[in-house]
Amino acid sequence: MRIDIVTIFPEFFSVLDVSLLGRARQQRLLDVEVHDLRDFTHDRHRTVDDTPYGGGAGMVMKPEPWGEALDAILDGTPEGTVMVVPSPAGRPFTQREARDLALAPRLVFTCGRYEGIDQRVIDHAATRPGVEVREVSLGDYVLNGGEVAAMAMIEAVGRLVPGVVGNPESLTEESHEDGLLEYPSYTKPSVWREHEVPPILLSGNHGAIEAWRREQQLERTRRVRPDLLPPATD
Ligand code: 6GU
Repeated sequence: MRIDIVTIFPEFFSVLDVSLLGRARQQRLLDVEVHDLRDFTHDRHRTVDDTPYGGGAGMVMKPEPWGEALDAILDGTPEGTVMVVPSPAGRPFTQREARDLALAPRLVFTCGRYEGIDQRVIDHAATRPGVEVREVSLGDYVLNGGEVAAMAMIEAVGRLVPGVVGNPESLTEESHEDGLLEYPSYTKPSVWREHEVPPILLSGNHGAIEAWRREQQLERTRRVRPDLLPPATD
């Protein structure tokens, strides 16, 4: 999979060199390119923002540098390219969205700062052949810019690309993959600081262990995320 990132803070993305995704990049499973938006400005101060039409607080990212950057990145892009616009005003990012994005041949993340990007940049990108635009939010809170959000989405999507995670079974036995939270996990020693591992896990009874884990998933989900469960039909 090819991933392009446009940002005024390319150095944020140096963490993509480490851990699982770093190895995936070395193996060419993920081809990640980070672009500095200021490289597409032409004035001495490399200006990327201006005051909002209609007034109001903060600054808006100017359309011209974005237009030039996206021309360079998106001209001739493969059909099925998704431009992901991280924004607190977007649709919620979920595991379902991550699974769907993992099927795209190419993702382009546009990281806005300040009060966001001139909306015409997003509207124009949606008219480009082969490109689908999705404005996506990590959750109901505000970050200073799209960079950290893009990073979270790239990690969630990247690990679903075949070969990135060594054991594919570890992808399915996780929170959210079956709509429930994950069951609790334990390893040796069986007693630690007077806390015992639940005895059923030492029983060797695989059917009973599976049933216990399912019950733990349901109990945890009811307790901390009842919104994930279907409405009770009594
Ligand atoms: Cl995707 N971007 C920004 N700037 N803030 C956010 C967010 C995204 N998701 C939650 N807060």
